[in-house]
Amino acid sequence: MKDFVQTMPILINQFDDDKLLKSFLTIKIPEEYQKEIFANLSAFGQRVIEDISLMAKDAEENPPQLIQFDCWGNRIDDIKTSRGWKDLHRVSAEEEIVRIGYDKNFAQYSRMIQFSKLYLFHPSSAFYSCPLAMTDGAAKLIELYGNEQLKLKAFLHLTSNDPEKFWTSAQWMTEKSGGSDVSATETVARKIDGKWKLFGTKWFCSAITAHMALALARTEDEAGQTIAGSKGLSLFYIELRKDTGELNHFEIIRLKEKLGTNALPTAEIKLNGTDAELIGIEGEGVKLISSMFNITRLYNAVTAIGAFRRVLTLAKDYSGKRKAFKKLINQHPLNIRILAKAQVDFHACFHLTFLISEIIGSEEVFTKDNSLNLNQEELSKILRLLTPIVKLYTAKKVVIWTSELLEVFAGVGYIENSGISRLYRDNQVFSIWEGTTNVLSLDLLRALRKDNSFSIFKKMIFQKLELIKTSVLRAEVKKVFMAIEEVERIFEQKMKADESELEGISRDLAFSIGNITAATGMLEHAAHENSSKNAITVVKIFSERNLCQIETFDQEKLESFQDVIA
Ligand code: UCC
Repeated sequence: MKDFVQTMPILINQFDDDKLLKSFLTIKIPEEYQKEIFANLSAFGQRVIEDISLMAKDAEENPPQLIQFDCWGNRIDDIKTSRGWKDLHRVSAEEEIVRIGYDKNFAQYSRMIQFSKLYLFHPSSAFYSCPLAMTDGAAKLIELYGNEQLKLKAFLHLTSNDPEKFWTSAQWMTEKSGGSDVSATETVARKIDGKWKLFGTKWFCSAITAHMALALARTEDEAGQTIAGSKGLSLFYIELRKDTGELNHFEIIRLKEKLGTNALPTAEIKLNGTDAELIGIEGEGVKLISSMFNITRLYNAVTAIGAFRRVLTLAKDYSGKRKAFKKLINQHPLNIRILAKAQVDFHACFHLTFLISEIIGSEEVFTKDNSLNLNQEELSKILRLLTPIVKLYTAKKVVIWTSELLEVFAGVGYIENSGISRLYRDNQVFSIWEGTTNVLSLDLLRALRKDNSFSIFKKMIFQKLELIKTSVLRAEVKKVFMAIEEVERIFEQKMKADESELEGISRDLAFSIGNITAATGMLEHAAHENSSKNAITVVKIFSERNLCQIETFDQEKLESFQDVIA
């Protein structure tokens, strides 16, 4: 008797197979660009399941190694990376994944096209998307605040499509002392012979093979005094190697042994007088570097939805092949229910993320007749408001759904070489990398307080909803209108309450604004004649839940919670 063998899930062209992305782009992108963009994405959608996924496989199977000494005993701190990892660098340049966001060949749609490409690339990239995130963030920062020299050198390298010239950037921010609390940074910048040199330890340095880094350090005055807190922090540009090829006065202490993302070299480093160049004004480091991590947070969202789609695609494909209890598992009501709920949440995450691609694109290439009908200041404020939300929302959903969808594969999903367990370990990083869910919830409060951006957000949502005339969606549109009013009412009430009450609801507030934004994007899409076939059903199912999900939280609740964990 022939042994039973399970049929494994397979992937086909990742763009051609993506009905949602295709219909979204057909609706949003002007016809004049469509032919070129669709051809490019279709070819790329094939590459990510062919040569690019082989590069990733090689990178995963041959993780980076730190070689600290040569055979003569010299300290060299070399990082040995695989052929696949190096090829992923080359492909990233050639495919212009960072460059598309800057050459603006597709005007205000450039970010949307870039995000589409990144979304296709990420799940086949062994997390090369992480160095690219920081590269894009550094390019943005230098574009905004760099001097002419940096613009003529680093910026051109970061946005190059020539693999020999393409640079990646690292972000040296996190330290042992503070973690998320960057204000506790201990690294100091000392002026020696008129030049800045950095001394200290950086605790999480991903992309340690990058060409450059942007780092925070506390500047010392001539008397060796520093200013405490984030007001004492400044931003520095660093090239990792000297012209001789040696490291720029720093040591690699060790590579981190992480839960996942193991093809990506993440290091702890010790700065021993690293040559650095000040960017901007002393004391404005946190403010400046936020323009970098606001981009990396968007990359986090785009790569999270790319990963979400990969897990879902595999689970759906497998469900159509695997039989149990005499029928395919995609015919079992419970499994249908799980897959459909995952699909609906995926659509929500997709629309939330791609709406922000429209906002950032319109803000960066501003025209008065932009599709959002907002002025540039309004666009900036909404971008600031939605960035932490889109990051935390998509991250949490992909973490939860990866765990749930692993069950579709049952025991095989728990086996290392199924590839599913790797996705499980890797995807957990999304809610940690570039700020945890709590840190981002507090960042939302920072944005809401500073910019009074809720009213502008409300204006954007109302403008969009008022254009939806499809009668079959009337009830869902009304539900979004009501949810936004409810969120506003609770937010205003908590603004007057004790700070701890506002902090306590900030996560719920973020998810509620995320739900409202996602529902609006889904409704806008479903109402369009070119929408994907099931878009109306999807948004109807999504709207069955409470869009405003703010639980009651006050002093009494806080005390009872404290009691519970005591
Ligand atoms: O460490 C990392 C790796 C984790 C492990 C990953 C595994 C391996 C990698 C795998 C990769 C795939 S990633 C980095 C994680 N860390 C962060 O993301 C930082 C988290 N912390 C924060 O976001 C904080 O909230 C801070 C640093 C922004 C807050 O610092 P402060 O000192 O409290 O900041 P302030 O005083 O509130 O803000 C200082 C200024 C203000 O401007 P002014 O002075 O004009 O009022 C703020 O408005 O900065 C401004 N600001 C911002 N502006 C602060 N945040 C922002 C923002 N997001 N956008 C614009």
